[in-house]
This record gives sequence, structure tokens and C-alpha cells, in this order.
Amino acid sequence: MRVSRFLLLSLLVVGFASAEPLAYPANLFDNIYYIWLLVSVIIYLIVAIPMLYFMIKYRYKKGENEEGVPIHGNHALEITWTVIPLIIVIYLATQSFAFYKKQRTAPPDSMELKVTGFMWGWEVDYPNGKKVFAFFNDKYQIPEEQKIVIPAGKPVKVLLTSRDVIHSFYVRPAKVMEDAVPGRITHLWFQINKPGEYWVFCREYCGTQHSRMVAILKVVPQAEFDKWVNQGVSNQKSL
Ligand SMILES: [Cu+2]
Repeated sequence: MRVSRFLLLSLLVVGFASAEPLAYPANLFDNIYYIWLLVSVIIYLIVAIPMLYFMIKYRYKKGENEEGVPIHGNHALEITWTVIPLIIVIYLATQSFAFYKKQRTAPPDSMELKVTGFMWGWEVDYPNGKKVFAFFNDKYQIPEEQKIVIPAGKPVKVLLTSRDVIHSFYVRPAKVMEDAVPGRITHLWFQINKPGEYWVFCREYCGTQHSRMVAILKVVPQAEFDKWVNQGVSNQKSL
């Protein structure tokens, strides 16, 4: 009975850990977030519980001497409360740096998209020359041909720039964001594993129509993407 319960629990844990996340590198953000949260909660409890206990135990009682016992320092205690936080901080710093490197380095098999922000939309160039202009039309709709189509389960590297002012390209499900700066090329990467439609927002206030800089990322299976990307490549018009 006990063994089977243990096995079931282990299976659940393994299943949870190996389940494919919706998007990369969002899963890395979540992992690092939970590590920081766990460390913070433990430290909070270590401080708060004894504090409450001491507040009650050593509260002032009538007739007691108001001055406490003088304390002249304790080397062992001081070394302990310096070394333990140092180890925790070094651990968090190395974890965060490893995460940062992963989040900044696109996998070598990424598809490269060139994205140029403009007032008020995104111009997207595919490797074969296909172009998509992604923005809300005057009726606040995004027609099918203005959706940014990408294959599911494949990393996408975005090379970003801007034609006018600073915008910011934010891929909501992947939790990644990067500024689009005129005259400069910045980059980010992401991968979405589940087909569907997802939001992209401009996340840097860029003027009166900033709220219109919304794009839809249409994630489709690889075969469907291959068909789509080769459609009408020769007669692209410019905006
Ligand atoms: Cu913008």
C-alpha cells in the first residue's frame, strides 16, 4: 500500500517535470521564479516565526527591569549569519546567470525572422523573402494575412529594429520582450509548442496609437507553415 502510493506520487512528479511546456523560454522564467520564491519564503519564516515567539515570550511585564542584559557580540554567530547568506546569494546569482545565458542564446536550429517596428505595427521578414505587416486595421481587427505565422515546436530567433521611435516586442506566451531601437539590431528567441493564436504586444509607449500595436502570432504545425510560407512570395507589396 505504502509502496504503491510512493510510486504513484513519483510518477506524478516525473510526469509534471517532463510535460512539455507551452513555450520556451517561459519555463525558464517560471523555474527561476519558483527558486527565488522558495528561498524568500524560507528566509521569511526563519525570521518571522522566532520574532513572533520572542515578542510574546519577552514582552514587558509590569514591575520588570526595563533595561535588557548588555550583549558584547558573538563571533560564531556573526560568521554564521555572514557565510550562510553569502552561499545563498552565490547560488541565486549563478542560477540566474545560467538562466540569462540560456534565455539570450538562440538554439542553432532557429528560424530567423527580421522584425521592424513602425508606427503602428510590425513588419516581419521571413528567410525566403515573404513579408507580413502585422497590425490592427481601422476596425480594430487583424485580418488573416496580417498574422505572423510560425511553426509549432521550432525555435524562432527575432532580429529587431525600428523605423521611427523605440518600440518593444513582447511575445506574451513565451514571456520574452526586447526593445526595438532605431539604428540598432537587438534580438530575442522563443519557441511555442502548441498550435494556436497568441498575442504580441508593443510594450514601450510609443505614441498616440501605441495600443494598436498588437499582433497575432499564429502557431501552426510545421507542414502547414511550409505551405503557407511559400505562398505568393514573388508578389509582395510594400507598405
Ligand atoms: Cu510601439
